[in-house]
Amino acid sequence: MPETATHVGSGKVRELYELDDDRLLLVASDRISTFDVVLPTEIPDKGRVLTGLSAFWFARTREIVPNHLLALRADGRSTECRRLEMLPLECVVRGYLTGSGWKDYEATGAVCGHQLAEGLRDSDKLPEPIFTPATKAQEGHDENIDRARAAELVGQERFDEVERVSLELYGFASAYAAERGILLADTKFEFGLDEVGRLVLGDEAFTPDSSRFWPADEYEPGRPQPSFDKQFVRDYCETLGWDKTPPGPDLPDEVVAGSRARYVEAFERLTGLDFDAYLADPDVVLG
Ligand code: Q0N
Repeated sequence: MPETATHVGSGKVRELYELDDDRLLLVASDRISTFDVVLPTEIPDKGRVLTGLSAFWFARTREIVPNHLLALRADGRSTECRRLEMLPLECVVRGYLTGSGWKDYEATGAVCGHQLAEGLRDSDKLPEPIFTPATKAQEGHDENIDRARAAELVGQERFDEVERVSLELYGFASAYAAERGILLADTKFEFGLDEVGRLVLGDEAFTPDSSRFWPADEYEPGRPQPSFDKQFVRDYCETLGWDKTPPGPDLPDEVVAGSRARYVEAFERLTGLDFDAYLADPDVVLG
């Protein structure tokens, strides 16, 4: 961590520092959250897996939309980023009906103004991916909003642009992942504007923290799907009778090791690279 860097923000598991007027440093920790609670035990290299995956996707989607990535640092968990003016919108794309999308559908038959067919089940594949924006909640969960509300927040033209770009990004990555045995159920993007008002993809992209990864060979609609990365930890937590309020439980060594192995497996399957090669030289993910 640069001693001189000013801390400008933090998420549950990542920190953001100011490098200079134009650049930020985004640092992914090894912390893990489950049931919305950050656990006291870290998963070694989780931050490196997420940073490497995000950089891999940024490198492969720059023809669809430019992104904020400037450089990967040798530690594998820190990225230098262009400083943007962030849009006040969480740009979610869903290819499958689950999570808050499933909840909204169960209650109303629609998700963010997309009226869906009757009789859909939890985790069903949607006839086509849908753009389901949300607003960033300061605390608690993001709130799903309809397209009219989203267009009010960023303007109609910008709304049309983020919808089109988000669907294109999802289409590219979900096809790529499906070929490698991983279903990308849904994903969240955060966009910003550069100094001349061009749309730029920020934050992280197609990581297990910003997306739902499901193992394709276990996919069975009609029930919630096991998560590729977090199921290990969730299953353990469920054995404890923990009430899912802070503080979360410590994880035993075998759960930590199993969880780390799942993150590394996701990295290796999606990128086709050895994770050790990434640790030796993070730039390998840039292709
Ligand atoms: C920014 N957030 C929200 C990192 C992500 N490139 C950027 N320029 C200006 N601001 C931001 C970015 C980015 N990315 C994004 N906050 C500021 C999410 N954060 C939470 C903490 O970790």
